[in-house]
Amino acid sequence: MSSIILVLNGPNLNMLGLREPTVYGHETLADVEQMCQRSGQAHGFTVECQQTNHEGQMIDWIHQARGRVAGIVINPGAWTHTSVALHDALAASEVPTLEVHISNVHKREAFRHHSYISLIAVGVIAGFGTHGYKLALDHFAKLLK
Ligand code: CA2
Repeated sequence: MSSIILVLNGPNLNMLGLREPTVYGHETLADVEQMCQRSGQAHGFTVECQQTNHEGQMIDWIHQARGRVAGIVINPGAWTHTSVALHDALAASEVPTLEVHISNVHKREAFRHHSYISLIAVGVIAGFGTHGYKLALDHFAKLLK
């Protein structure tokens, strides 16, 4: 099996660190992606990072991951709560997927409590800030050994 882990970020996450620091912290998306690359190097696998504000683009990347990558770490942003299409793409990819949320979605508005992605995810990490991405990669490091 390949030793590539795909780290995917959905809509508005390109704004990380630039707005709403009380909810999402001060780190930028570039900081998060650099931290993920370093974590991959430490664990001996390749990390590929992508962010998009376009749902079709995200679905294309997920389709292309099938049979190519060993795992997906995804923060689907607001698509978490709305997108059956993203759920179906991840299910069809058959790639083990970890769902990450920077904030604790369960102590926020009710519309953030439901996730279409959790139905297919191996696990969910929420409320650990951007450290959640590292926790997800550490988990894949253990799974891939
Ligand atoms: O807590 C998370 O990581 C979320 O996935 C973030 C989404 C939100 O819709 C989910 O309910 C929970 C929002 C991402 C928007 O990120 C921003 C970051 C900085 C400034 C503005 C938006």
